Amino acid sequence: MTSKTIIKNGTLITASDTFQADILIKGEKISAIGNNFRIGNAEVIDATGKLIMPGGIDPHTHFDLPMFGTVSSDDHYTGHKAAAFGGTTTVMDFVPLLPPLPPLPLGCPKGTQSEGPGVRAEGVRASRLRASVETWRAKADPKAAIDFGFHMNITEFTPQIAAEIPSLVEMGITTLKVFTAYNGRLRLHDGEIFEVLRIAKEHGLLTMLHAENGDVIETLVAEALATGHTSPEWHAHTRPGWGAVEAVLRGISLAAQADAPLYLVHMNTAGGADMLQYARERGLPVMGETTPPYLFFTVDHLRPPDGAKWICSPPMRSQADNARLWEALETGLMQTMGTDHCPFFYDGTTPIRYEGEEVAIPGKELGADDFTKIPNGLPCVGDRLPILWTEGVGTGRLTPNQYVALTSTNPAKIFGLYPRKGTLIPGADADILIWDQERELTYGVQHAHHRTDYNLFEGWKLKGYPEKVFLRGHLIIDGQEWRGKAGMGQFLKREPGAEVL
Ligand code: DUC
Ligand code: ZN
Ligand code: ZN
Repeated sequence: MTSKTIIKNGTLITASDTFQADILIKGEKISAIGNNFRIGNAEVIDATGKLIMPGGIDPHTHFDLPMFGTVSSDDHYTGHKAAAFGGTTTVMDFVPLLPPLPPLPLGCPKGTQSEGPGVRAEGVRASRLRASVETWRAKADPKAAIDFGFHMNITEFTPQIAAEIPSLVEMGITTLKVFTAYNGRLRLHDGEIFEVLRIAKEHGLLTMLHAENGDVIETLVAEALATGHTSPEWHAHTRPGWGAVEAVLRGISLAAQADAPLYLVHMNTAGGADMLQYARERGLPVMGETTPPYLFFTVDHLRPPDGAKWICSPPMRSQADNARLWEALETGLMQTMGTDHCPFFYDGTTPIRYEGEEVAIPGKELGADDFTKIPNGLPCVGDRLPILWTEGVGTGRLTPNQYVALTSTNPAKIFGLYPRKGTLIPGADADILIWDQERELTYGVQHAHHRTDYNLFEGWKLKGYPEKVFLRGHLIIDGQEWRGKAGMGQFLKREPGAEVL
């Protein structure tokens, strides 16, 4: 029998409205929104004094990502669970492009090379994109505890890859990420990015850009190491903000010339926001995302002995950058708030307890003597909603409706999940937060459920926190209790041609 739940007396917040109503959930969907439902056998939850919001959608995570000889410490289970505790019910993860298979050794008979997903016995990947997606699905599907989608990293551009890009649509993937940095590893050259943008446009896909200047970084890193500058702050000094500003404008101009939409990930500079404004004032279909750390932290956080905790790429900038990014959120210049969640242990030699087990995963200590060996990335997926509520809504910088737009509705629209996700309307998935706006706590690693040994917001005073979280009608967070499980998250196949906001 279909389960029925009524959430009564709450105040519903959507991207456009705030109103008092009850929600009827039938099975996995919102069935009706109204008042005084008389339904037999329904469980009734009284949400008097509470806010009801759509589940958060984090458009930018990296679970189980191999890097620098280790791996990001949250996988597709632990990261999903941490996201859920923070009120997020959908995440979008990036699929790394698998390398080509090595050529068969001479005399090696066909069919003897080890086979994996999407691999033909001849020793050639039938499709590198398909093999990459299938590999990532094989990791994620059994562990997923909330719903999830994928973006595809296009980190090499060959005729074969170009020809394969349209096949991503059959796999439910409609977004591609390209990089202007990480020379020799992930970077594409401008002409290649231009071609990706054109293919994406032709097939209704959206291109996402990591904007930094790979050439300048390469030169500055070599100089820093040669002169003995190996401490964490040099990670920031060798990745200057001007390179990000320039690469944002370069990406915008390539997109304009390709007549294609563009989504700028993890925006981190005032100048980048200025370039976004320049583009949007000219009517270009360019959108921007930032993440909480870029709103609060600066290069100064990289200077103390534990500065490695703040190392990610692009790096932390200045207070002027923080302020301009806030302004971009407040004015609606920027469309989404993601996290770029990619955690590593600060001290991966000392275990933490996770679900009753001792866990230690090599982390930031790998670069104790050399900032270039510190795994890049931060924990944040569970912090995003509580931090932005207190610091954005609690301070009056954002209205509750803007908050829902940035953290749920806009990502749903831009990434082709709307109206299944990202709003509270009949027919939508019942991904629902009951938010206790009066709950006060001192936040930190004890509250965040990330599988790592530190939290960037340690000791911050928060007011407003998720009390209950529903994923497709299933109560997965009940106060401090985790009721979700591995495998209950669904892969979200998306259609091309999503909205440009
Ligand atoms: N930046 C990081 O810091 N980590 C993962 C990927 C990225 O772009
Ligand atoms: Zn990036
Ligand atoms: Zn990222």
